[in-house]
Amino acid sequence: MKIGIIGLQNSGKTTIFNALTRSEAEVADYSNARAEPNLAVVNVEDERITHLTEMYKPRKTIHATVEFIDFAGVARHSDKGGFPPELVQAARITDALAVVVRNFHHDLMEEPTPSTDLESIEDEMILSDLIIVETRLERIAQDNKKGKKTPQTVLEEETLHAIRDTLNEGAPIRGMKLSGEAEKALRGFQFLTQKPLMVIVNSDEERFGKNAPLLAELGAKYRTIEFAGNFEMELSRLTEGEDIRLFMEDMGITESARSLLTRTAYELLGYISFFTVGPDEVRAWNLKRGQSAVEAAGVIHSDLARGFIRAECFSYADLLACGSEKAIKEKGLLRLEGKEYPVKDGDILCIRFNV
Ligand SMILES: Nc1nc2c(ncn2[C@@H]2O[C@H](COP(=O)(O)OP(=O)(O)OP(=O)(O)O)[C@@H](O)[C@H]2O)c(=O)[nH]1
Ligand SMILES: [Mg+2]
Repeated sequence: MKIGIIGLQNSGKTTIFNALTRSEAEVADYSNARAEPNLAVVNVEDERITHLTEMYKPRKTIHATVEFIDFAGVARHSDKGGFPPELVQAARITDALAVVVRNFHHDLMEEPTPSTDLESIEDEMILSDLIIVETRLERIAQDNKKGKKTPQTVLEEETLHAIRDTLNEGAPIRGMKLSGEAEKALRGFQFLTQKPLMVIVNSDEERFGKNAPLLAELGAKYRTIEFAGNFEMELSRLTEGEDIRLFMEDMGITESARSLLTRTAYELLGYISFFTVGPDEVRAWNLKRGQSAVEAAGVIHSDLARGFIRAECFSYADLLACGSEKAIKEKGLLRLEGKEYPVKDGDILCIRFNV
């Protein structure tokens, strides 16, 4: 899972990236227009995997991972007649976008205006998509004149017109109801306003925890979470220990930024986790909610999907309640599931296959 961190310049994206990934990327008062985004892959914290490791004592444990990509900031009113190319890249290479909005005091900046800032980002994304649509429509018009009309381009043109209308009304593509055919016609495009999006309100220590109206306002449109970015970054630099918990309690933080963000992203994208266990390896895997046992097998290895016979399956919750795999079997809680079985969050699977 790849999450792109985007937002206006100096909204604290890199600070949050550092907090999430325990990185030491440079945090600067003035935007340094660097071309390369910061990247880091981190393990998804999940107490289930910790507990399964204790139970099975495997030779290795492999967590699900999430990749964070910290993009350069977007200028407030980009008067350069275009949109930042980083934003377009963000759409192409990520599964979801996390927009950071500044809610902290900074001596070099005006007082924070988080909702207006979010609107600016939305406008930039809409503009970016509109340019892509217009460019493609011009191209199709030229081709039409040359007699290159096909049923596909007719459908594409219709769909792009509908999208253009929506964008011109200031709305994202995300909310549109598109037919399966129309979705297919759009597959080659990577529209920013089609990406799943969440919002991170980045508050200073004075403001943190006192933003219920703001969170409700933004939360009506997007999944919205609040971080004390700078505070979390400092916390992430401490060595593990009891002090961290005390500092968090003092600030009223109940869950680490990384855990809160990954959990929110899982919800946003409809991801679930399933597990494989054994003496060699305990491992967490991601799947989309509703995907089947044979699709889960394919996530592990294409051979397992190709030669799929059945899945032996029990739930983490049952294992926790019963205490051991042996007890699971005695209580008849080990199930045999076929290809079509929709895998559930917390399922522990063993795929039987034959190739
Ligand atoms: N008080 C406070 N200051 C912060 C917080 N987050 C960032 N800052 C300050 O804001 C400035 C910009 O922080 P960065 O994390 O570099 O912001 P950015 O969004 O990555 O900036 P660009 O990549 O240049 O767009 C720095 O001076 C940070 O110290 C925060 O949560 N609280
Ligand atoms: Mg930055």
